[in-house]
Amino acid sequence: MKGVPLEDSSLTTSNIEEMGIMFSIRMHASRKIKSEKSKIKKTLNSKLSTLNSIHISGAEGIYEEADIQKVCGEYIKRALTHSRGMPDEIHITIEKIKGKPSRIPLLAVKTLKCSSADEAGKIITKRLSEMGIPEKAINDAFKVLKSRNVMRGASLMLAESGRRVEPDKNRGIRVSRMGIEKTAGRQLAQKLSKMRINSTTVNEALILASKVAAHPDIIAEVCISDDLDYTTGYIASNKFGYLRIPNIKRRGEMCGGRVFLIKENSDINRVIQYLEKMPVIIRMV
Ligand code: WAQ
Ligand code: MG
Repeated sequence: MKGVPLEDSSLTTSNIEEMGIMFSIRMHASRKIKSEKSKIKKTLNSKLSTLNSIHISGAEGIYEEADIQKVCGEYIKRALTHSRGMPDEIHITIEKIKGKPSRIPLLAVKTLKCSSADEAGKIITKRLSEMGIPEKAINDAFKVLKSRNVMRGASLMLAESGRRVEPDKNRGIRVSRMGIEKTAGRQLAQKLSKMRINSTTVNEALILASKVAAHPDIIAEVCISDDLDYTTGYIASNKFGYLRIPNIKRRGEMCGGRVFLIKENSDINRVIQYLEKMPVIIRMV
């Protein structure tokens, strides 16, 4: 990979054996809110200052050195053109990955038929109980997903007791350091185009869900978007793949979230370390 001119970077990427040093690139754009309340909070405790800014846009992936400039350009454009408005801070982190990222498969994608939030609830309940998750834990998962207090990350929930074990219940667990190999990315875009669902939302959700499902302690994930108008969610697991559920929420409903149901006896810290810190890249099938 080293010494290949930038314009020729694509030539080296189809052969995975030549995958050299990789970089995790992450973007986060936010805007400060100027309410009196937030000013007071800020003077009280500067650590709270993150609570005073609103999230505009975020994105991340794992890339080769030759693509860093291009990817950063795309991320900056995304941050500056988001429908949530103009950010006043854009953070880009470029971090060299030590060693080789783990290569994992992509989950198979399927869109289920579902015409209402009630029906979605039944579909999810059925799938989860078939996997041995008791009713109480399922209800606890729905409580998180339907709450108006939207978390930045996901809830980590023990699948038998329904106990929430994420250390910070407001923030949740943030899945990070995942990406897709270039060739696999192109294949995926083609596949999703044929299904008429080739959007960044679907691409990114599928990559995140594939990382989550690849951990042996994670039984299933349920996701509802926090966007008011994005009404398709999903349930995912290594067992049945990524099942898209239309009308999982009503248009305009103020909720959203992710719940990862994990084995009761999981090594919680290791699961968190994997989800937040371990570099994982989706490989070609
Ligand atoms: N790690 C963990 N949880 C996250 C992350 C992350 N990196 N990003 C978001 N969340 C949580 C957080 O609680 C959000 O409120 C919630 O997930 C939803 O996030 O096939 O758009 O970015 O059509 O709104 C899924 C369906 C779309 C895609 C998911 O999620 C499809 C979506 P959003
Ligand atoms: Mg959202």
